[in-house]
Amino acid sequence: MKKTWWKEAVVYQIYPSSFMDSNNDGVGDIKGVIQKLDYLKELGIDVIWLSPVYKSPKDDNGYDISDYEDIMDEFGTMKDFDELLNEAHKRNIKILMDLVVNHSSDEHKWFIEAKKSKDNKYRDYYMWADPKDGKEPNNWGSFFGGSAWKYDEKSNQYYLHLFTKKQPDLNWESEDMRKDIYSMMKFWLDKGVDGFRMDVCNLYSKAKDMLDIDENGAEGLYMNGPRVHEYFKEMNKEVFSKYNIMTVGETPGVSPKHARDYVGEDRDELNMLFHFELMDLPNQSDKFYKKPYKLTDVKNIFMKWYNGLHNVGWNSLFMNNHDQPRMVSRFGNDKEYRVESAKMLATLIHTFSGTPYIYQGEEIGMTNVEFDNIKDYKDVETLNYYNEKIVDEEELELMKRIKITSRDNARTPMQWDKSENAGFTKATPWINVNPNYKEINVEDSLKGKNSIFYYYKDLINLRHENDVIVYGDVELICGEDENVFAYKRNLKNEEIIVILNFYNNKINFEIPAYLDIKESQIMMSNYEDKIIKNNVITLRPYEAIVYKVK
Ligand code: ISL
Ligand code: CA
Repeated sequence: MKKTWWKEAVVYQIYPSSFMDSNNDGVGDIKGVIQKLDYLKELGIDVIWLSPVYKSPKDDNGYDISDYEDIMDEFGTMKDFDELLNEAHKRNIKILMDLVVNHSSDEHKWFIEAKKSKDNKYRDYYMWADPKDGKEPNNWGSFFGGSAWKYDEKSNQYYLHLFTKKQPDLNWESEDMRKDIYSMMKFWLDKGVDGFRMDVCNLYSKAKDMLDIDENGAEGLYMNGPRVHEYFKEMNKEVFSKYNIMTVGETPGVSPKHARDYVGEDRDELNMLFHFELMDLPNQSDKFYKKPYKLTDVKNIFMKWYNGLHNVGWNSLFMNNHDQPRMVSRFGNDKEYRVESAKMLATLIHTFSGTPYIYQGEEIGMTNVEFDNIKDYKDVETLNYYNEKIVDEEELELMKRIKITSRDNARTPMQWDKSENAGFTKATPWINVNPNYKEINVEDSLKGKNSIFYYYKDLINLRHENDVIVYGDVELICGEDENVFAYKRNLKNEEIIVILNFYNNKINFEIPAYLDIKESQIMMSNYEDKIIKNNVITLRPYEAIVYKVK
């Protein structure tokens, strides 16, 4: 594999509303991010992915943009942004912008114009369709519930919104629209930003005939639609190829086969993408039902994507983000083994093949929040779901699912210290702080040598210092084992072995005879000592070991 900086990098995602509030109005802001750059430098990350900071009425927390070339008042000014970029670069930290151009806000000037009349210059920037038998043009649903079409009385047409009705879908068929998007991208790149995380970018292209969705789903209709690769090739030629940047596509509903087309190194499209197979485990139509999964399912997903892109393109590695429950709550144990399991999961993400992404607070083991009252939730998806289901469901049962799955689990304020509101703000925060902030916070993490924070720091270091972790091959060890995830990484004459106990029981793991780890050096572990007899390691709850063999 060709060497590049973004393969060697560790990315840290910041959700600005919830990171740090510098002016005590209850909402995080850009100055708050600047205040914490030294903290991030200490952690050792290379790149910040900044969730949207553009002008937005915040119907979907900034993923509904009303001006792509300006900063949301709550977050600060363009001057603050320039300072952030400058201060980050001074510390050798790169900045990725979140590019949300499947849709804009309905308050964007393009949409305001487009709504004026059918022959307005901007009409064609959005997706309009005539009613069918007096109803919606087709059966497409919004990701956040209900129809994806909103009726516009003035023109007797509907417009498409795959997300909220305040997020009208842009029409990528329009060349003028695409040109405007590319020039906006250059606006940011010319400032010096280092790349883009591209929101739902496999939804840009919609099939012309807009047929109803049937049992085959949205594939080819709006997921991985007919012209999507043409758009990326054009974007690459017009924009990406002119800068030394990284691009990561957010792509729900892709297989490795699709991925090879999006990120194949000879394709000139994107550098890497996020798939959601792990997040959606075990695949189910209603995401709020989180059922148990098997460890072999997890391994299969990791290996399928490793094999699928091996020597073709590059993977990204993550177990949570701002749309997902907290990693330690979902895949680990957020009670008695919080620290052990958070470290174990981190070991997987940071020693596998691909670029690791850390979501803010993950590095101190922040957990799901479990608000009891629906009034404490702010996320539009959660609220829509509640309103839809409460009509004929028991509240207690419904709230159980929301507590496990709501996107707000990831959006409670960053827990900086033990002071009121976890040191995030001196005002009332826009969303409540997780009540466990007195036990889980950065201040304590920085004090304790054995903290999750320092474990992350060591993992990041390890990756920076060992090419085998970045570029090595992966080979599964005891692939069928339902308790232990173990694998070998190999590069020329370097070799490491990673052994992870995924559960909270003691397990005797027999090391296959062909592996000689007795003489090997332990590079990382979340337990101080080791219990090994002959060829058997006794793994304690969530024990993680990284051996250097050669
Ligand atoms: O969170 C989800 C719903 O369960 C995902 O399906 C999510 O909607 C999807 O991954 C797209 O997410 C991105 O685009 C959305 C925005 O709400 C998310 O925050 C963003 O990450 C619309 O812009
Ligand atoms: Ca603020």
